[in-house]
Amino acid sequence: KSEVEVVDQAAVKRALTRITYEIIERNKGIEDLILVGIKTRGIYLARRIAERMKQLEGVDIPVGELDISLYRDDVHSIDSANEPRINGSNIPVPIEGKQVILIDDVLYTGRTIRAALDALMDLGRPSKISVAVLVDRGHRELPIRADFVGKNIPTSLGEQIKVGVEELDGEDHVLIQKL
Ligand code: 3GP
Ligand code: 5GP
Ligand code: MG
Repeated sequence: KSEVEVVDQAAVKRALTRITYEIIERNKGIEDLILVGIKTRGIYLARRIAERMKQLEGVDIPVGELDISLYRDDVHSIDSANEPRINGSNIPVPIEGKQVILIDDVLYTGRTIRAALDALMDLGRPSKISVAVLVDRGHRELPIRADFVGKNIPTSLGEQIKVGVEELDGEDHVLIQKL
């Protein structure tokens, strides 16, 4: 089983900074933004982007959390019996009329983002929902795309992307693992 680092710590930080600038540029006014991180690593990425916003614009952007997990504990066969489900959410402010940015570490089939959209719609009517991911590995199964992408990494189905974040893994990095 081989592992190759494709994005190092400095490059992860640069990508997050670039995404932050792109979000500021593309959203008219950042005052009505809410960042929503998806389960584990997406939440840390959302917090990082909020920190950068604070440094760059001096604005405190609320950060919410969605917990979406596969129904069965089998990450490799996503099928109809194995759809991502909402396990919980913690969104600190009303999303009504707000611009929501969903943030995740890896975009793959798109089913997690679809479930996240469902969960958000249940909470209110945002004026706009966008998606930001650190890695887009391809293989979409739904008409879902990311608005902000750290790095496009075309993968084969036999490969897996491993994302590390400093807070949990001691270091920021993206590895490709051949199974
Ligand atoms: P995350 O919670 O930080 O995103 O799903 C649990 C963990 O397993 C995830 O961490 C994710 O990084 C990792 N993972 C690796 N491959 C897959 C996959 O194909 N599907 C899912 N759902 N998670 C995967
Ligand atoms: P999707 O629902 O788009 O298939 O997958 C997105 C979710 O599954 C993300 O939250 C991501 O963490 C996880 N995921 C899917 N494929 C991978 C992968 O190759 N590597 C990692 N780290 N996570 C993945
Ligand atoms: Mg994830």
